[in-house]
Amino acid sequence: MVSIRYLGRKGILTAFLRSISTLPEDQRPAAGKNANILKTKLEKAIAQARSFMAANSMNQNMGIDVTLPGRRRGYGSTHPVTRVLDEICGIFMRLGFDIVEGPEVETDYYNFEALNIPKYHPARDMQDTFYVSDNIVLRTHTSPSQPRTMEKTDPPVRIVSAGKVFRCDSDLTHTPMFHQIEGLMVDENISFGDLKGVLTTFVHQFFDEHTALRFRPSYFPFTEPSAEVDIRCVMCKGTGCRVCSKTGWLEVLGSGMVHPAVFENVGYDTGKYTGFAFGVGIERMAMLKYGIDDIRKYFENDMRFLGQF
Ligand code: 2U9
Repeated sequence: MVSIRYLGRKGILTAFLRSISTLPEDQRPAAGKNANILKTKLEKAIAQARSFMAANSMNQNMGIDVTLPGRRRGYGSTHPVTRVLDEICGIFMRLGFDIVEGPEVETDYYNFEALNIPKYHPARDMQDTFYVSDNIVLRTHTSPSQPRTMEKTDPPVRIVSAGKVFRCDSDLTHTPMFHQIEGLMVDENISFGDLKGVLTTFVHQFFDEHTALRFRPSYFPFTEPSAEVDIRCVMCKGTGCRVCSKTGWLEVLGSGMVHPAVFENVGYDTGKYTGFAFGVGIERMAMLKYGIDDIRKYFENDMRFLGQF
């Protein structure tokens, strides 16, 4: 408060007035006079400000009390999807992967053909894919950025592509737009052992180092052999609960060795190079990490939900 700061017992002006007696005798009268003029002016200004505030306060029915302290603006927080996306990208960057991005509106060629997804594959069905025109789709996965990168870069390649993907689907666990990260490592002598090592490191860093994993045979058109990666249920630790449908395991990743047809499409020598690839859904990873039970909560913009992250 101004009055205390300058005129209070320990105020700046009070201290000066007290110190006048220590000045050389010939300076004391002028110093005393000027300090007293300043004191009178200050007292008058403070009195005026007080009466102005009182006159404009709630008491005078002005509708606003200018003497009240201001209201703080709420702080924003990072959306849980962005948080998990950044965290996963960080883990792969520290493992030596570069991040690549590509268009969300994609050609049929890069979204399907280049990835060995044949003409009449069910994923191409209008029920599953948003078509912009005959040859243009909203990308159904983040993988198209990878043949785009491979066409321009010779191995070794270590990339992850992250971002929004779109599928005609909507229920408790699916939204028409969601986020993915898909990774690719290509070099001479890359084996399924490298795939297991990298994905085990990723799971241990993202959940915790004691999380058990299992690699289960699966099928994707762009990888052969293919495997899905399950982790011990983070909720019940394997005893069986609602989240893991009493199996004790949760599916978290798709993966596999890159199909030779994909390498042929980008002009890589299949006799020289091998590689592995993987994909992970961000909303699902965030649900498991934070115990979120309904995917739609991410997109309702309810501050009570978002403010917790
Ligand atoms: C190239 C070759 C192969 C990427 C891969 C998956 C398996 C996968 C899903 C995980 C959860 C998508 O969000 S999800 O539903 N992804 O299962 N993705 S292998 O394979 C590639 C990528 C690029 C050139």
